[in-house]
Amino acid sequence: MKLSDVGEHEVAFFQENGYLQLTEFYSKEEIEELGRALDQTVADKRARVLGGGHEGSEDYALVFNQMVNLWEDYGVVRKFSFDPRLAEIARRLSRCKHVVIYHDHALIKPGGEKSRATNWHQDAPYWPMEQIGALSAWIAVDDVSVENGCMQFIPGSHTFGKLEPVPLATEGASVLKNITATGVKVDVPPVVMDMKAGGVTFHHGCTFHYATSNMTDRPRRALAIIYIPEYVAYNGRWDAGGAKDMVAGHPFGGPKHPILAMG
Ligand SMILES: O=C(O)CCC(=O)C(=O)O
Repeated sequence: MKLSDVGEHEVAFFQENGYLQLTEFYSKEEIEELGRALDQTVADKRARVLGGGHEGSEDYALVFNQMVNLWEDYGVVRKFSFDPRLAEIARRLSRCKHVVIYHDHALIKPGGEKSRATNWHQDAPYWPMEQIGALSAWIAVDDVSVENGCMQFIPGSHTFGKLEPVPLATEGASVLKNITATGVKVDVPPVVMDMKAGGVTFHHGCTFHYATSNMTDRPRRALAIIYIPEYVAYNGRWDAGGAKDMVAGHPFGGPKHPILAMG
C-alpha cells in the first residue's frame, strides 16, 4: 500500500479503531537496507536509551533492545524516520496541520527461550505530552507473526484515554488487567498484525498493544517512529528526544523535533 491509498476511509478506520495496517509499504531492497543499518547499530553497541532510564534492566533487554534517535547518527535510518510519506500518513490519521518527530526507536526483540512478550500497554502514559494525539508508525524489518512477536492491537481501546503506565519488564503486568480490575469489560478480541517485512502499522498513543515473545532463533527487528501533532504541548517532564530546548506548555519543536509533514 502507498500514501495515495490512505484516504478518508482509512482515516475514519484509524479514528474508530486506533490502528491501521499498510502491508507491502517498502520494497524488499529498501527494507533490507534498513535491516543492515539496524544490524550496524547493534554491532556498534549503540547506547540504549530506555523509557526514562527506569527500565534499564536485564529483564527489559529480554523484551527488546530499544535504541532511540538513531536518525541523528545513521543516514539510512534517517531516510525511514524522516520519510515524508509516513509522516504525511501520520498527519492525515491524526487530522492535524503538521507533525513533528518525537523520536525513532529500533525495537529488536531477541529470540529464544528467554525472550519475553511486550506486555499489553499504551504508549501515551510514557510520553511527556499534555494532550493526547501522538501516534506511532511501526515498520516490520523482518517478516512478523505470532511466532516472533508481531504487534497485536485491541480495536477501539484508544477511546479509554490515557491510563496508568504499565511496566514493560514486569512479567504479567498489563493494561488490560488493570482496566478489568476497575470493572470495565474489554471484550473485543485483539487483531494480530502479522505481515511481511516492509509492512507498516500505525497506532494511536492510547491503543492497547502487545507482542508475543520471539520463539524463533533470530532477533525480530522493527523501527518505530513517533509523530506529534502541532496541538500537543510538552508537559515539562522527561523527554527521550531531548527536552533541553523545550518549554512546558509549548508545542514540540527545535532541532530534535523537526516538522516532517505539513498540510
Ligand atoms: O515492538 C514491540 O514489541 C512493541 C513495540 C511497541 O510497543 C511500540 O512500538 O509502541
